Amino acid sequence: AAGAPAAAVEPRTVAPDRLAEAFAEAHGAPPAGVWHAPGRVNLMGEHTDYNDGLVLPMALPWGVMLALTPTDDGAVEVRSAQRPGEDVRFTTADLDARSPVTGWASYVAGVFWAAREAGHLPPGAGARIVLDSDLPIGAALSSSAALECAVLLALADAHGLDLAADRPAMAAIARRAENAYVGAPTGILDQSASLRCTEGHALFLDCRTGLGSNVPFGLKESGLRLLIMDTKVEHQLKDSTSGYAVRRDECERAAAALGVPALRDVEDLNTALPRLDDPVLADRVRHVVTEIHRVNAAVGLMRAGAVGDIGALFTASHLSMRDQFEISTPELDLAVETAVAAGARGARMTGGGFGGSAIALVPDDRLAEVERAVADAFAARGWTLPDQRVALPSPGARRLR
Ligand code: GAF
Repeated sequence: AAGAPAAAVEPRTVAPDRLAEAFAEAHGAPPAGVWHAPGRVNLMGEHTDYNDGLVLPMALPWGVMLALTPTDDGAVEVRSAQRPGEDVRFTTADLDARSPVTGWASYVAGVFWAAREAGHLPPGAGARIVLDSDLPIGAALSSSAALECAVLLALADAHGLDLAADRPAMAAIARRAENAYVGAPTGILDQSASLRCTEGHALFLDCRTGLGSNVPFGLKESGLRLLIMDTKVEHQLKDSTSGYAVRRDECERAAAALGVPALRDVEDLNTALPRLDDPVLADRVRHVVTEIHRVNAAVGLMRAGAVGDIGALFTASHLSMRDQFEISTPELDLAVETAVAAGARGARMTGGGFGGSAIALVPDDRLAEVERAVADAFAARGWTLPDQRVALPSPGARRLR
């Protein structure tokens, strides 16, 4: 397999004007506007959000783009470039938590439902929507949250809802759509990242208080690149028996056994761990508590301009997810190990785990070598080559036209 081509992929970018044209072709008039909500990678703080902990995501340049025109007849029509011939229609009055809207469109219907439940959607508020995405699905890059957040922001803007000025409140509604409507028991990380990140920064978010601050992530100035390696092993969070849901349950049981409201509140591992009879729960606690410390450490280094030094934290985090939290896969481990061996300052899986993507912090002059080494390592095992992309910290959800 030596000499297998580096798999760097130029992602297809969606042009706002082209999407507006597609809308006009479908509906006979241009849309009221075009909006974009990005996917994310989390730099540190995995499975800490639902433990009331800290996270550190950045927005990706890729996401969901959406053209929308508001209507007042309560009807919603959705067309997706990814689902040709699968247009979906529903009426907001018919939505309840067991609505017949399923599959990809349930993320859209869930947002209408959650916005209405929260008292923000006036009766009759509907929409015509045409959307497109350049985010891979199932790559742990938050394609679901990007869809939810694009729909909610466009809806709030186009209908002039007060909500449009309150990003944390929007994140909560988008999360509720995913938890209560779609049925995926996720935390607040992904929706916050899509709605609250800013260009050139990571979002340092306290998931207990909802307070966030934007931390400069000066990759270019530091001569570094962030490489995203999508292993193409699809992860999914959806059902209540998924590994993700099992981890949530383990964390809740550990917090209960330790008598704390959430694992965020464990202050001293040396006294806490011996109080747990179950060694598996002890491992889970060790990951969550040390991971929260790694978020603080990464933020300190980024604020001090020592961006390259977060690489060591990346790798420590990956080992914790592999060995203590047990959410990695052989493909993620191979991507991480190979990237580090080929010169990355550090690497880790990102997102929920059980598949999806890993990230590596790579000096400019090692990028080609790291990409090639990763492609070669996968080729040598006969595994599907990862999709490798480089990304800068990008703007959060916004109106484009
Ligand atoms: C997924 C979930 F959606 C997030 O809430 C978070 O728990 C993450 O996995 C792990 O950090 O993306």
